[in-house]
Amino acid sequence: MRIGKPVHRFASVASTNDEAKRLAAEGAPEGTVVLADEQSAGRGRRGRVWASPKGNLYLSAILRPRIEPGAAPPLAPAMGLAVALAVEDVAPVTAELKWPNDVLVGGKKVSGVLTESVISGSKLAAVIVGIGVNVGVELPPELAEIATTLSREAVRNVRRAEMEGALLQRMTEVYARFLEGGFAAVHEDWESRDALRGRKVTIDAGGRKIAGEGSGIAQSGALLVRTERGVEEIATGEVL
Ligand code: BT5
Repeated sequence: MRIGKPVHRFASVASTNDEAKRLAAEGAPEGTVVLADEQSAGRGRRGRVWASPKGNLYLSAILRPRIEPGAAPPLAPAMGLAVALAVEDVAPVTAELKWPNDVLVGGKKVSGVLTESVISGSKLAAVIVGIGVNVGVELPPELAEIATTLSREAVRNVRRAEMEGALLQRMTEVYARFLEGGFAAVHEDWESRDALRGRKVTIDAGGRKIAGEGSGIAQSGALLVRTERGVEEIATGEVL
């Protein structure tokens, strides 16, 4: 199976994740990818906005893993690893991963992953993996403190087509490993890029606040946080 077969390209869409969902509902095969030059309503998680100026990379892939709906969440950090590997393929930089879904270069965000499950009855019909990468087009000034672009960090012009090719290849490879062995199969590569290890963190885990120190990531893909009570395992949540 290859992610990127077929590819649907658009000049402008509201959100590539919505286009991919529409295609998935029409029965599009696993591996189908939607790409757009810009998004008018690019989304992050929990209704947040993804700044999507024309010229950066906006990609959504349709996956149809034969797994339980409850086993889908670790696909997000796994795909984050695929982005980090692709970034390092095309630019002379080190990419770090901030659980669950951010890819950082030089401490700033170059990419985010938004996975959305499509459930039919009690079955997982598809997982839409949406990825935005700031290749080279500058972002709104209000993001300057927290976000960066690949071209800026690499101090050279990184071409979008290059990043696209590397990303589809790495996604295909990481997805195959995930299907074989779950998150555990990519755990070591992920952990070696963990941006939160040894850092003070506060996590919002469904309304429960947990403060401590980043202590790696579990074989399941959950975040490990060392607190006064010992190491807590956080399956889903937000780093505050
Ligand atoms: C994410 O959300 O990081 C997931 C972003 C996924 C975007 C892709 S683009 C293709 C596909 N189609 C979509 O509609 N979405 C996906 P989250 O962790 O919630 O982070 C959002 C936060 O990141 C915002 O609140 C800003 O603080 C920051 N942000 C917004 N735009 C950014 C950008 N272009 N680069 C870096 N940070 C950004």
